[in-house]
Amino acid sequence: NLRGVIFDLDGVIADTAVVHHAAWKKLAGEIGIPFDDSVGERLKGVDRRASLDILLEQAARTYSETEKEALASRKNDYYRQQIEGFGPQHLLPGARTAIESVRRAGLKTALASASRNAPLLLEKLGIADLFDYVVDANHIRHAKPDPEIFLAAARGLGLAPSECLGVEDAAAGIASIHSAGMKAVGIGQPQALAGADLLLPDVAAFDISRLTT
Ligand code: G16
Ligand code: MG
Repeated sequence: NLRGVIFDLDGVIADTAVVHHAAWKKLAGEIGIPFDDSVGERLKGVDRRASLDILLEQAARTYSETEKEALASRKNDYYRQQIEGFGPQHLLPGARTAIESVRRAGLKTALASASRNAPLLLEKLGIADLFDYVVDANHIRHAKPDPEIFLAAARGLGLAPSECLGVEDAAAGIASIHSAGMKAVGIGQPQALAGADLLLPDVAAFDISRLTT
């Protein structure tokens, strides 16, 4: 029995997947690392440090821990510069309606974003009050595809994983949802999200009434 819906943020609710992508691409260019869309796809939903490690797979030399920290924070600066100017207009079409319809149906809502910038983004988008629980990414030790973040969201809602549904735009996220023992709704392209239980082109197509009956 479905009692809660756990949303990813970047690429599901907010139009930030492209902003993360652009920030990584800029950094890669600066340090002479090749960056194509297939690398970009692998970074989706993956936390900052794990994303950097994926990027550095292509590096010609090794980087020290100190250098890696500096690179990760440089990427975050690029990202933050863009997010500064964000507002409700950067919600993906239908996102607010999708979350509100879940609440109206009497279900709980949570956010499971790997982003440490999620609280800032929720404020800027004007949707912080639509979530019963927001996972603090600072307390998550294992990045998606590990189930930890979706399990933490279910626990925060006071629900069993089997009572929750996860909504994701990234392959790593779908894997995380499934390992947590939940059904997964994939938002985006079939190529990237083949494992999803239900695939939708965008969050505007999310219809809670069709999932609860
Ligand atoms: C998001 C993005 C990832 C990003 C990660 C960490 O996760 O999809 O590309 O690397 O957060 O973000 P930050 O550097 O802001 O902490 P999600 O889970 O919302 O898709
Ligand atoms: Mg995402």
